[in-house]
Amino acid sequence: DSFSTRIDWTDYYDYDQITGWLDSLATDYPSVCKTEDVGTTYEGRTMKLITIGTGAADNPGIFIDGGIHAREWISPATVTYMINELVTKGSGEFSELLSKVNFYVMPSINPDGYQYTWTNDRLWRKTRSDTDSSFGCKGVDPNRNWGFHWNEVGASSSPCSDIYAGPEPFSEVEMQVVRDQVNRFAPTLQAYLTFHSYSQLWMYPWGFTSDLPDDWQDMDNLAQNAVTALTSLYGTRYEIGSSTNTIYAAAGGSDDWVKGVAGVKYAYTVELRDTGSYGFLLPTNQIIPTAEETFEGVKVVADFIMNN
Ligand code: ING
Ligand code: ZN
Repeated sequence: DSFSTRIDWTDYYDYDQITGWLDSLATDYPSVCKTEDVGTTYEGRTMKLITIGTGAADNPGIFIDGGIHAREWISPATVTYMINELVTKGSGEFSELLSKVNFYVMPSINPDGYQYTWTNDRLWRKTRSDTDSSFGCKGVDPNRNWGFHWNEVGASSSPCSDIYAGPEPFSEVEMQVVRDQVNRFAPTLQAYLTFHSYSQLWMYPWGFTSDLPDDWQDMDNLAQNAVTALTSLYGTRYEIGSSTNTIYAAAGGSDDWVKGVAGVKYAYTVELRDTGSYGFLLPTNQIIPTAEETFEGVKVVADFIMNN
């Protein structure tokens, strides 16, 4: 491997380092995974998906994304850690899992925004599209841009707002790309996990209403088991519930669309460490423990899907 493609989770890595590493992983482990270029961002960056699995294409699937919000750096770091665990142990510890479950993973779904946090503004949240000719404010909140009860609550129609829903549902090309990949695998998808920070919450829909989905008890039970495993590693405490009832009401989130439109039963938004001491600026010495404990929770979801 060249220097640029080696990552070890003792630090954060920029977009090119993440995608370079992803491609080199696929080159090194062709029997358990493959990467695909699935789209191009507003500023022209290539978006990548890694498929991890050794069984049939119609095996049950789990879709995972990270980095929807640019400043939440622990999210792509955690998702890449989990990719690395699954792939490098794919012929050992996880051989049965990968023969029965397919993982579709996009570790950094807002690349323009993410790169902007490296070069210009560490606390940028949105995409970098130019939708506003009058004020010159850039970017749409990609987690207010999904087309289910779009812009009904907890979102803004002002282009200068950090929670700007966009001029229309799926105005952002990056969210069109993720939507299309979810649709591509939707017939097999049993679970969807999208990673944010911070607050230590394991949430399920709905974000657009305080009403709960009919099957909320199923989502809650699995979340309880996942969080029990997560907490058992280092004692990190998580709250569980619908997003409206745990954090705030917000429409246009990816998990609401994935459950409400794509029909994926177990749709979760996970807010990683911490609870505010460092917030978005989580120190690098917490990357590995955060990723490890989160993977404990994700394995519970994966084992449930495998045995279901
Ligand atoms: N939090 C999420 C946000 O997009 C959320 C919380 C997710 C609310 C899904 C509603 C639905 O605001 C962060 N940290 O971005
Ligand atoms: Zn977020």
